[in-house]
Formats: sequence, structure tokens, C-alpha cells
Amino acid sequence: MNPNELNKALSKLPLGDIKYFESIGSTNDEALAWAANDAKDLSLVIADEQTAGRGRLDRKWFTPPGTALAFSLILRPTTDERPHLSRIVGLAALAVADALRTRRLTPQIKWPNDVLLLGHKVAGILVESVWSGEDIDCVVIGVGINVLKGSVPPADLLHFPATSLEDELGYPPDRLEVLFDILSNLIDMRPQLGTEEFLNRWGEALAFLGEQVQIEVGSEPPILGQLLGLESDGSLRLRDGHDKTVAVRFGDVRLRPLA
Ligand code: BT5
Repeated sequence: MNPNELNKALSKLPLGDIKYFESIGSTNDEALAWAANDAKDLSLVIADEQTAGRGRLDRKWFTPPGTALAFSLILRPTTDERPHLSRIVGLAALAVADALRTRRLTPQIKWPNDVLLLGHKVAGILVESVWSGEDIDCVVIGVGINVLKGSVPPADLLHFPATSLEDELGYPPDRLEVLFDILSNLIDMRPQLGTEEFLNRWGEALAFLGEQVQIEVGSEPPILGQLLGLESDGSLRLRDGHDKTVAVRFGDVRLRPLA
């Protein structure tokens, strides 16, 4: 990825500052440190390669050089956004999903933080916060997308099947165009974060809607139930085996279809 081309490709977006790295440990780590310092709203950290990319609970995220998108966007939430920060992961997932839809793909969001194409993971999102006392000062939205075939990790390293945009499209898409579309979607959708319409769009994009799923929460026995949709804060709503509606919050959760 060429930093001049990157700046040019993003010049029409109202971003803060941009930091580009040919290789970095994790863009989220860099963005969290920058956010705790003086980063402006909508500042971006992006890398061609990550050597210590992270998923949730310090699981590894693979970003080999020259093949993927790995970036972290810093948001300084407005007063209106503050009550809805648990929806930010949905904002990022919908921004990715919409960018794939414009390429005639059919993405689905595997709650809480994955984007799937035909049941295969093509993108993962990691939202982290910088706190100032009791309040969230900044939110860092980390996004990893498998763009070219070479970004897909070997199957034996995965718990869930993975794919790339190139595999699904049949041609290699331009990484910078995909990046532009995602950021532009996210910025456009941001003012709707607290609306019912946003929640409905997010809910409609969920994978396994109406299906039986299994959710593992930490080391507790799995919850089995029918996936009904989202609660207002973005928690997942299920109907369990006793016909009771239960809400599953974000955290140490893994969702799987009951195949
Ligand atoms: C995620 O976690 O899916 C969130 C990934 C976020 C990555 C971005 S890249 C930019 C920013 N900087 C960072 O350091 N992170 C963010 P989780 O749901 O915990 O899934 C992690 C699991 O996905 C791993 O345990 C692997 O099984 C699998 N995995 C790792 N790399 C993958 C890849 N490239 N494609 C598909 N699956 C992958």
C-alpha cells in the first residue's frame, strides 16, 4: 500500500489525521495510545501488515502483508452518541456489509462482530474504549478484512471457516476503494446511531435470524435458542428451550448455528 495513494484515496472524507504503517503489531494498540493522547475525532491508523493483530480476548487476527485491510478508526463520541456506544460495533459491521453489498455480495453479520459471506468469515471488528474516570473518552473501531486470497489464514488455525473478497468476487478488488467505501458508509451512518431505523437495519442484517443457535458465554454451559433479533442496546435476543426470551450481552461470547 502506498501512503501517497492512501492519502489521495481518502482526501474527500472528513477524517482527522492519518497514520500509515507498512508493518505494525496491532493498529488498535497504536490507535488506543493515540486516542489517550491527542488524536482528533475520525483519526485513522492503517497498516499493510500486522504482526500482532488482535481479536477479542486476545485471540489472534492474521494480516499478512499486501493482502488485507487492517485499520483502526478513532471516534470521540458526541453527547448524542454517548448513550448508544454499545451500538458502535453494529455501525462498523453495517458499514462493512454495505461496502460488500455495493459489490453485489450478500453479507451477513454474525453477532456481535463478524461479517460473513456465504457462511464464511470475511471481516472481524474489535471495538475498544479509552476511559477517562467513569466516562468513555474515545472509542477505537478496529476492522480487519480479507481482501485478497492470500489474507485467508490456513483452515487448521481457524474455529470458523474464512474467505476473502477476491475468493467471493472472482477478481481482486482494489483495497483502497473498499476502504474508502467502508469509511464513507460509517461516517454517513454515524448520525443515525441512536435511531430505531439504525437498530432495524442492523437486526435485518444478522446471520441465522429465526434459526436455532448455540451461544457460549465464557466457560458457562451453552445457551441454545432461536435467534430473534436485537435488544435496543445491541444485545442479542433469543427464545430459549423453555419459550423464555433471554438477552445475551456482548463479552466473552461465541455464536454458532446448530447444524
Ligand atoms: C475478531 O475477533 O474477529 C476481531 C478482529 C479485529 C481485527 C482488527 S484488524 C485492525 C485492528 N487491529 C487489531 O489488532 N485488531 C483489529 P474474534 O471474533 O475474537 O475472532 C478471532 C478469531 O478469528 C481467531 O481466533 C481466528 O480463529 C479467526 N481469524 C484470525 N484471523 C482471521 C482472518 N484473517 N480471517 C478470518 N478469521 C480469522
